[in-house]
Formats: sequence, structure tokens, C-alpha cells
Amino acid sequence: MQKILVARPIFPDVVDRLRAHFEVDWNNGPPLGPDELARRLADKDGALTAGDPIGAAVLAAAPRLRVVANMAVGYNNFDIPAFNAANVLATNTPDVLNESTADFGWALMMAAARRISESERWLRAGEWKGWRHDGFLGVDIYGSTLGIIGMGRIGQALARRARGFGMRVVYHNRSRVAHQIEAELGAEYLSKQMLLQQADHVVLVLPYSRENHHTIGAAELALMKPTATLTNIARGGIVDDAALAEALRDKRIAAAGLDVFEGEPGVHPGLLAVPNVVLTPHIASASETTRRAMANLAADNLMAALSEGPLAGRVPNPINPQVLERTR
Ligand code: 8YV
Repeated sequence: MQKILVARPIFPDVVDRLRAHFEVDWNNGPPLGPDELARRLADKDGALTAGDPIGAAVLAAAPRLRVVANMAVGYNNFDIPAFNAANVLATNTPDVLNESTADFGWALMMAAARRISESERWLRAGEWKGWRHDGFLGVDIYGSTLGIIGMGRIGQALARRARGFGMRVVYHNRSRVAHQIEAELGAEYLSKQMLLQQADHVVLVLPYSRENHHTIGAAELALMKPTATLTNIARGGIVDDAALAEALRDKRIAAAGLDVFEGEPGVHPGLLAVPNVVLTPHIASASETTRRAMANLAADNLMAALSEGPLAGRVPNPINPQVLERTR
């Protein structure tokens, strides 16, 4: 029987699905460090991960490994050139999380704009003594301009929701999306600089890469309107968190909503110290339905990649499909 590692706690019934096909080593505890990961992968044919860093050193310690299935759409935790060099297939879980993640992007953006966390903290602290005309004044969503940086599947799902809010939608992306999609979404392409200058609410939903490191830093924050909000549901490292904390402290922008952080689960102390930021622990895809769909899709990818039978060659979401043509 082939052996696999499930590197994280996931839904037990998904582990049971895998146990029907494989001998499963399940880490149902805290994330494994690189040494322990390498040790546990030494005799494995496949692995299911969720954000665990896998690079050349771990792959070198796992001579039998043929596939690593990430329970995430983002795969910046994988060193793909190292996977290619080692002939190991990488897979991810796109699409099943688009709508939940877009819902959450809106929730964060609206919570930041309308000061929901800040006012709730104040209420819970017993500070509410009566209605005030100027209590927790925020910025409007309806009729404002939404600026989306990263117009992939989740970016498009965000844009579709803007219609009901009567918003102008502008976007920036590595490359312009097809005219037909722009027309359907009513979305207008702008340079990053123009988007930052014009948007009332900027939402980041682009994949992390070296080129996207600090896409938003001090210079970009300085371009934004003082009434604008910034929401990051993409990846830590896309925003310079120290620069953002300063901009929020000095009210150079109105507010921010952050689900991802540089060095998470650590959070920059400057962000913890300012009231005008809504902070959530990387949960944009975390609805029961979606997280189950992601876990099952990661398992489907793993089973298909390791199958000798009819599933072989029908891996749903290969990231580096060229590896499927080779053998290890
Ligand atoms: C994952 C995410 O839950 O899919 C992604 O890229 O950021 C989340 O949906 C998280 O990355 C755990 O792997």
C-alpha cells in the first residue's frame, strides 16, 4: 500500500477517505517544522499540506514522493522549480473557495469602512452612554469606487458583488482581462497608481510572488485618499505591515481590514496598537462548506496523482503538469 502524510489536522472523514486507499500518517497536531516534515516524508509517496513550506531540502529527503496536494489556492509555500527538478507534482484547490473568499473580502471591507470591530469593542467596554450624531462616523460603500488589485477568479467574484452597491469598479492586474469579462463586470482597467488615487476601497486579491512583495508600501499608501480603506485577503508580504500600521496611526488612510499578515500567525505590534484596523486570523475561505470542499479537492488531487487505475492522468488541479509526463 502507498504511504501518505496528512501534514495538518483536517476533517476526519476526509482522512477516512484517504485511509481507504493509503497507509496514512496523520499529523493531527501543531504544524510540523521542516526537519520533522522531512523525517515524516522520507518513506511517503504523497502528502497533503496546508501552507507548509516545501522546498528543495524537504524534497531531497523524500525520494519516493510523487505528489504534494496543498489545501489552498495559493501555493507560495511551494518552491515550484524545486518540485520540477525533483519531478514531484504539486496541486492546489482553486475555484471551490471563490465565493466564500469574496464574501469575506466584502465583510472585512465593510467592517473597516463602518468601524464595526472598533465600535463593538467600545460597546463591550461599557463606554456606550447614549446616541451621538458623530458616533463612529465611517465611510460609505454604496456609490463609491471599488479598486481591486488582482483580477483573477476571486477578484471577479468580488467585482460581481459591487453591482448591488452601485459602485464604480476599477481594477489592476498583471495583464488586462478579456474585454468580455470587463464588460460583464463593468470593470475598468487602471494603472496601479491611478487605482490607488481613485479608489475609495482597495481590495488586494493577488497571488504572492517575489515581484508582488510589498505591492503596497509607504509610497503606495501615500497615493491613497485619506478617506480610503485597504483590505488584504491575499497573502502576508503583499502589504508592508509596518508602513500600513504607521499610515493607520497617522490617519493617512481611514481604515484597513486584514486577514493575512507578514510572518503570521504573528501580527505586527503596530497593527495591534491602532483602532482603525479589523484583524482576522486568515479565515477568508473558512465556511464549513468551503473548507470541506477544499479538503476533499486536495484529497481528490492526491488520489488521482497516485492512482494506477482509471483516475491516473486525471488530476483535477496540477500546478506543474509537465511532471505528469515524467516518472520519478
Ligand atoms: C487556506 C488560502 O485556507 O487558499 C488559500 O490560498 O489562503 C486559504 O484559503 C490557507 O492558505 C491554508 O492553506
